[in-house]
Parts: sequence; C-alpha cells; structure tokens
Amino acid sequence: MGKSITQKIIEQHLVSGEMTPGKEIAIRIDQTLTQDATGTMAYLQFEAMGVDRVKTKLSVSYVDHNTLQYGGYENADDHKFLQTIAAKYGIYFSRPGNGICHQVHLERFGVPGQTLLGSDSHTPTCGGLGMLAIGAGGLDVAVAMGGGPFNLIYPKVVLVNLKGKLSPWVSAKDVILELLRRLTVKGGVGKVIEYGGEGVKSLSVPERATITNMGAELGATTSIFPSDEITREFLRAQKREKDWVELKADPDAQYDEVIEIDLSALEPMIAQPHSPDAVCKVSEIEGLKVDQVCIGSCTNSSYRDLMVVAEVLRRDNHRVHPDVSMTVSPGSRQVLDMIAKNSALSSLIEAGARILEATCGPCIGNGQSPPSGGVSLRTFNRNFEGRSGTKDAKVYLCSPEVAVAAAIHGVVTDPRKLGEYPEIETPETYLVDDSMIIPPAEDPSKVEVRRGPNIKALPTRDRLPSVLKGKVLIKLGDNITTDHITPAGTWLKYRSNVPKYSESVFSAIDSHFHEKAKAQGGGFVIGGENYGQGSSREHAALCPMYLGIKAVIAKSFARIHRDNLINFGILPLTFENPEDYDSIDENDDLELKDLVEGLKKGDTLILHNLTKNKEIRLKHGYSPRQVEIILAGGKLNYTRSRTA
Ligand code: MIC
Ligand code: SF4
Repeated sequence: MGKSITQKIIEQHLVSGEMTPGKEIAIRIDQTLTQDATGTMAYLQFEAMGVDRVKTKLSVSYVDHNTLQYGGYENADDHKFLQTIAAKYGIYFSRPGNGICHQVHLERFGVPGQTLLGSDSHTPTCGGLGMLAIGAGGLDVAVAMGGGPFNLIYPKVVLVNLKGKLSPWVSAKDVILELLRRLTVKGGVGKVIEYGGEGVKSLSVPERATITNMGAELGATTSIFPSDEITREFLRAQKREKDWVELKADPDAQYDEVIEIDLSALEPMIAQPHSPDAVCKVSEIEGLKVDQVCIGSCTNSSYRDLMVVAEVLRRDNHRVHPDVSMTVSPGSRQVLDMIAKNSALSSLIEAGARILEATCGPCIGNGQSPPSGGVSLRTFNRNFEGRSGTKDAKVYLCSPEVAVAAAIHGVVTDPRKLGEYPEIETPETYLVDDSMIIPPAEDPSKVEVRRGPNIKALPTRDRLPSVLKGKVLIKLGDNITTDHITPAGTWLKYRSNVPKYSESVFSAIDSHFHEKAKAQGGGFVIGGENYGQGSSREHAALCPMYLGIKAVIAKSFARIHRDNLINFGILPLTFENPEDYDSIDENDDLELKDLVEGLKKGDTLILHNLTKNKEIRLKHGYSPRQVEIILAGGKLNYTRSRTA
C-alpha cells in the first residue's frame, strides 16, 4: 500500500509505538527551535536534566517575542540568559532583530524530510518546506534537546487536494481561511493536514508556509507540503540547495480523509472577531470602517507579502487613509534588508506605513493595541478576544492584499477593486547574511550563564497523592485559549518569573482568581470543548500548577495544552457523558479518590461532587507513560528519575 509524506517521515523517525491513528508513538527529533517567551523555561528545564550538550542535529534559540521593553530590565535579562546558555550547550542563537523564529527557520535552517520540534504553536510553518514540524511545550522541547524522543498520538492524515490556480488578488491566506471556515478551530485535532494535487506547484515555499503556519489554528498536529522543484529553487535561492531532498506521497497513498479545494474558485476571505474560524468573504463585510491595519507575523511577513503591499501603494502613489494607523513588521532581517535595498521599504514609508522591528510585535499584543472598540485588520493568525491588548477591539484576520486595500480606503474593501494585480517575481537569490545568528561556543567551560533577577527558579510539584480534594475555582465555556489562562501583552515580561506571572491566571475573566486559588490551597477548573487551544505556552499549565490546580475537567482538550498539563502534574480529564458538565457549578466541592490505583487500572475515574452528592464518570485516556508522568508529579521528576 502506498504511503503519504507524513507516514514516510514518521516511519523514518519512529522510535517506538504502532503507526495506527489514536495510538501513542515516539519519534526522533532532528531539530528544535525555541523563542524567548517560552525559551527561558525550556532552557531552565534542559539545565535541570544535567545533559552537557544538545543531542539534536541542530537547535536554535530565537529572540523575537519580547524585544523592546519599556521601563524595565526583564526582557534584557532574558536575552542575556538565552544567549549565554545557548553558547554553553551547543545551541545557535538568533539575536533580537534577526526576525521571527518561523520565518527565519524556513529561510535558513529547515530541511525537507527532517523532524522539527518547537516551543511555539506555529512551528508547522516549516511544513511548507516538507518538514514534519510540530509545536510543543518547552519541557518536551527540552527533552528532545537532551536526545529524548517526542511522544505524540499517531495522527489521522488528511489530504487537501489542491486544484487550479489562485486568481489575482486571492492568495495563500485565503486557502487556509477557507479551510478554517470549513473545518473550524477544532477540525484538525488529532490530524496532520497534508497538501497535494496539481495546485501545489503554483504555490511558492513562503506561500505554502502561510498555509502550514495557520494549520495551527485548525488544532492540527501539523501540516505539510511535498518537497519538489519549487522547494529546491527556494533552497537554492537561500544558498542551501544541498539541503534539498525530494519528498512526495506515493500515487496510491491512502488517506483517512480527502478534502478538495479548487484554488481558482476561491475569493478574498476574512476571519471576523473573535475566532480564526469565523470566516466570511470580504465582499460580505465591505464598507466596514477600519482604524488599524497591521502587516506582519509569522503567517504573512515574507518578501512576497511585503512586496505586494509596497507595490500596490507605490504604483498609484497611494497614501494610508488618514483614519487608519498602518504598521509593517517584516518577518526577518533578510526580508527587511531586501526591501530596503530594492526601495520597496521607501514606498511603504512614503505611503505612511509605520515600520516596526522584524519581530512578533502587535501579534502578541506588544504595542499597537487598537483604540477602544476599534477595528483592526491584521495579516496575523489569531484574533482571540483581548489578545491585541484592547478588550473591546474587533480584530479581523486577512491576507496582505485585503489589508492594503483597507489601508488605502479606510474601510474593508475587496482588493479586486485595486486594478491590475502586481506581479511579484520570486527572487533568484535571497540576501543571505547570517551574522546575527551566533554559533555556540567552542569551549563551553569558558561560558558563564548570566541570570539577572528576572530569571526565577523552576517551581516543581510533588508526587501525586491518592486523593485530590478541592473546590471548583472557575467554570468556563468552549474554546478557552491559553491566552485566557495566561495572557501575554503586558504580562509577557514575567515569562521567566512564574510566581509573578501566576497572578495573571484567568485575570481577564476573574481578576481575583489567583488570590482565590491560593486561599483555597488550589482546586479544580471546569472547561467546555477544545480547552487550551492556541499558544503552546506551558505557562498555562505551569502557573496553574504553582497556584495548586489539581485537575482540569473539560469536554475536550487541545493537543499541546493537554500534554503540558500532564507534563506539570495537573490531571486533564474529560466527561464520559458531556451532559455532566451542566451538573457542576463554581464552588462545588469535588473529590477524586484512590487515584494511584485508579489511574493504573483503567481509563475511568469516579469524581465525587460532595456538594451535589453526585458521582460523575470521567475519562483520562493516558498512555502508560503518561500515567507514570502524572504519578511522578510531572515530566521533569519523571525524566530525572529515569536518568538516575
Ligand atoms: C502565540 O502566537 O500565541 C505565541 C506567543 O507565539 C505562542 C507562544 C507563547 O505564548 O510564547 C505560541 O503560538 O505558541
Ligand atoms: Fe509571533 Fe504571532 Fe507568530 Fe506567535 S503567532 S510566533 S506571536 S508572530
């Protein structure tokens, strides 16, 4: 029987387990990446494992999230720590200003056919190059750096069969928005989205990367394109053709599901507040007044994306509408340097765009929060309520084409009204200058790791007791994101300081949550469907652990967050009968008994609602390995005891 690309890569990297959907497998990891907002914890954890040098083929530490801090030393402390620890343990360090991790990794490091594990949910961006690139919590990445395999549930593989070719003014972003419209933010859970069909060859690598990047919003394990002649040309243009290998599915490959997309039939799309799957056609909301336009993020900040925007503005001598504040964040220093040299940067500046650093910037709520109740059109990937820094802002997600049309007209405008579509030539060579990537030290013994006061020790948890008892501290609805649990924005600078960052837990929903949790000595959290979607930040488990949260009981979980909860010794549990969700209220007293025995025996646990005098059947679904991790009080304890 023929194989898909996903099956081929997994088979080549399989360490243990059975390649059957739903079963746990372990795979070898070739490369890792971290970014600063998750990296400090990942490296503290790596350090705690006592390994003297990373064991991967390549590990890169990026600084792209927290770069320009106002009034404080925290970010700068983190940068010094990250740079010195990278030098010591054999990790490449991409300096602040060099670009967003996913864009730089695509340009400079990704290798078709290899595996990449990154402490950021948009790691699948490198799937655009034919890598099996997966997002995970920092602790999983730390284990992979130490040479350990990565455990995951063997996914179902979905073929997205692309036909035809995109029409003018319709671009890669519209492809993934269309998929989000069809499948929703939980439609990809437990699946790898593999692209194939005739339409693939009409998409450049950066366009493919836009699509695989935002596969994260489908909840997919990852997304992947074949590695073909287009991939080879991209790698050649990046002066690393030697990294190219061909990678394609067998003609008779079997898929668990097939989805057809006719590229030529797509129209410009837009995701409405407050979810990436609230997608409609741009034409349906034309005329909506816009306050902000932001171009950038790891989804849409490639050379192509910025050139389209610059060219549209230059051609007709357009100016940014007086009621619109427009920002541009290039994806990498390479992109910025190239548009500077060909004067596209000057077109952007002349039009009135505000040029920001090559970082995440407004995407993670670092600057450019919209005005009160304002409408912001962003080429980004997430529009969760409040993520921009303004609770009542209305954030829309769209392509660079749709964004620039709104910047010119001050209202949502179908870009097909902008006249002839600018042809952007794919560069024959990109500008390659890796001088902002610092290789590891040759003599690690000479490197002293610098720890400023923002670097706080790692909190840990004891072994699981046999009984967990406590109150329901909060009851939540569906699709709670990790941005709800541990928000970013002004809190971001405390990523290396768990005691302080814990004060942010659920703060947008209940500003007293952390006090309540501490006063009660911890307790339970109740959630709906898809609990923990979005960011991979393990702080969304680490901070609740610090506050004494014992278990999260929900209708269903997002993959990365569920793994993170287990890694930090918090039990993620689901209702056997989802209606039981309705019978639990905030402040109810709950009890789980005989846990140590119960977890080893089967998949069912009995929850006693002492307030309602009711028993509820829960499922855990843990593999034997996960049971051991939970019993040990988390993955760090588990890994340490195994190494010992
Ligand atoms: C995000 O886009 O939400 C982030 C910030 O990049 C996160 C990582 C983090 O929270 O540090 C992600 O996507 O994993
Ligand atoms: Fe950065 Fe935004 Fe991409 Fe996250 S989604 S890595 S914050 S650009």
